[in-house]
Amino acid sequence: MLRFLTAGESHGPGLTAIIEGLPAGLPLTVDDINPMLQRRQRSYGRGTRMKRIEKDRVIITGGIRNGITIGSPLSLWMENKDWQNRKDKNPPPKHVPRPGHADLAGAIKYRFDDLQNVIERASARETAIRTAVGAVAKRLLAEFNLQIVGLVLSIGRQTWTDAGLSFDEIRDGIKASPVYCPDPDASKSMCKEIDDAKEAGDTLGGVFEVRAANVPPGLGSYVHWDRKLDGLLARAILSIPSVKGMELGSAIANAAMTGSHVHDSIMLREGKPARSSNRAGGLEGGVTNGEPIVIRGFAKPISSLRRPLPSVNLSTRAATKAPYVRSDVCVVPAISVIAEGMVAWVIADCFIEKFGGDSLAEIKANFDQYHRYPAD
Ligand code: EPS
Repeated sequence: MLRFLTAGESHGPGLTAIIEGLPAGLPLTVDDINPMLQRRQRSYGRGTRMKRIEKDRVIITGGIRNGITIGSPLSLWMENKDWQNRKDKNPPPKHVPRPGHADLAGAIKYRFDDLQNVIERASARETAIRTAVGAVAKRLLAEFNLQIVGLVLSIGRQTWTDAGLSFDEIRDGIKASPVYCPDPDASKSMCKEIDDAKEAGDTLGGVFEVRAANVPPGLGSYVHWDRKLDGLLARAILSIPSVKGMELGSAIANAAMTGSHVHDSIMLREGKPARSSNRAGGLEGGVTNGEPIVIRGFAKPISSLRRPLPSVNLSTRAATKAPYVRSDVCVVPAISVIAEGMVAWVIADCFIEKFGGDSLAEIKANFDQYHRYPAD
């Protein structure tokens, strides 16, 4: 079993993660992690903190010797550069909750007078260190040629529909796009949509996708509700701030079609069972079926608005407007990277459950042995 914890506040000194359950023998350096952190940061539509202040990099403070994991917990540390800029480390208390944020519900729950106590941990800054955890999971899965990529399908009203690009074409396409959409024309329209929303003092949501290729059949299980991989993926995706919906394969379109048009026929490909289509998104009964996993997620527009919505001062009880704090305009591209990491994490956890061993060599032996089974 793999598990991780994160700690740290958005405007504190930094963020920490501890990952437990990694096998010994996995080569791992910060270069396996930092490029993914930069992808999360540099997308079009982010605000001043991301553009000018933060330069996310991790250091590995435990769990490694000579660039190889040793089976002990892996600990990661990332500095918040913003902390150095803050002259006033104890700003005055905040009393006006922002609609769409955790501010009000969090203050009621934890009995806070100062909403900043909620803002600090509810902030999406926490996803920076989660992305680092996801990068470690990706590194483990890469040993088994399991590849995962996140991409953007829509921002606001600007939508791109895939006409059948390969996994590699998608990966190359997003590298050239400021919004991580593989199509250059659609990317331009999405950037313009972000510019227009920014100009209007507004924010945007959108749709992202995560694809996982070379996934072995048999991850997850149908035998008990809490082992179904589709449920585990849904929890991980919906745990990302701003993400309010998700679908597996073409679930939303499937709901309006007849069964004979939805289910993926079984045929033989190079002597092994395969599918002629993948509307199920790679999972049946909560178990991977050997087809790529395809997940879509739906993100709401950022809640911090330059033209704020009505709120109430919890101290004076007076009606007022929500405070505007510096904000991003659109984080859908960043979410596509975070989601890539979360999907990698969940798959890595199921992978370890299925093929687990204390060392990478032991896991590889289990994996190779499984593939000798004639049915797959
Ligand atoms: C965020 C608000 C902004 C974003 C932040 C998430 O931070 P601040 O209020 O400090 O300007 O920049 O995102 C990150 C710091 C990050 O690393 O993604 C929020 O309210 O959630």
